[in-house]
Amino acid sequence: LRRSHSKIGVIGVPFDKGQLKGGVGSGPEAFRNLGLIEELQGLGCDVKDFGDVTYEQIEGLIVKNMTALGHIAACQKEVSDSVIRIINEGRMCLTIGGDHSCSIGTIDGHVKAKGNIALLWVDAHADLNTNATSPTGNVHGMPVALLAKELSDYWPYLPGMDWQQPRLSIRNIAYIGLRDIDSYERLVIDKFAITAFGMEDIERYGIIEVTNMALRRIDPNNNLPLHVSFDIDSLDALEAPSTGTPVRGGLTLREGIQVMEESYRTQRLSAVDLVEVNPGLGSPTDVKITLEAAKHIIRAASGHSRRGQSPENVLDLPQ
Ligand code: 4U7
Ligand code: MN
Ligand code: MN
Ligand code: MN
Repeated sequence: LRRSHSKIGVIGVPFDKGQLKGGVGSGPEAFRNLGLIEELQGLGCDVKDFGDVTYEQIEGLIVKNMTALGHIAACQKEVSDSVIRIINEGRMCLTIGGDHSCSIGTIDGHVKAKGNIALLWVDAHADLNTNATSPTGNVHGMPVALLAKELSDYWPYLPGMDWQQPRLSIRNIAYIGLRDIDSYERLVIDKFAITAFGMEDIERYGIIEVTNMALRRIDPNNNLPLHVSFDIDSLDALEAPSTGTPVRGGLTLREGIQVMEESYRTQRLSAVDLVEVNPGLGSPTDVKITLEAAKHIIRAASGHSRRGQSPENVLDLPQ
């Protein structure tokens, strides 16, 4: 089977206001400096770089226990609009964060462009807090709660966020990699029976089986566009140390790659977010390990196979 040469649109979201640590906003720059775009082109992908998203902060948006809403609301609206443009060009949308609040925009745009979608949230955390349950007030811990229709009654009116409506049903969302869940997040997962595969499930069934169980649950008819939101902290902190909320006991890089390979195999992988890489944290070696790990995840999402690929339109080796 020959690799279908992916058409990809890339956007960078140099956004760090969903949490309190500086540095995560330079993720897009770090990946570009690493030659990510050229590398994907080298794999045979048709890559178009849509540049980095810019925005102008909205002043005076105050909501209790929700930090920097004026930044979130303005930036994620721009992200959403960019994603719509890329998807409508017939490209898979690859978004490089930035912190995980970027996925508020990417998923909003994806749903607006395609209608119903299936969402795989690969993360150590559930990112399922509302401003009433969050222990921190950091919005990178809230995106799934903002996106889920079933949770809309648990939010106050959010000024500046009128463009964003909860558009996803919980039955189309699954988690992989969970191991650091706040008590109210656990309550919500149980109350709404959200498909959630933690590390203990990966130990029991293996990552390929877990990924396919998750995909079957969120898209039983195999016909929905697939969105994979990949938080680099889903990987073990040894595999991806340069991230703001590292948690030990996580996925190996190989397991992360397998999640993406299985996702790509559906032939419906339509958007991927790679978020929470913070090149400002840890030693230069830590940063390099983390960026390289993320690059392998992105390559798998772009259709790269670890089996390798023989040259195109060539039947024999040169004499
Ligand atoms: B990430 C946390 F309290 N749950 O809400 C919160 F532990 O995008 C962490 O997954 C959220 O990295 C982590 O602030 C958000 C905390
Ligand atoms: Mn996250
Ligand atoms: Mn996380
Ligand atoms: Mn994090």
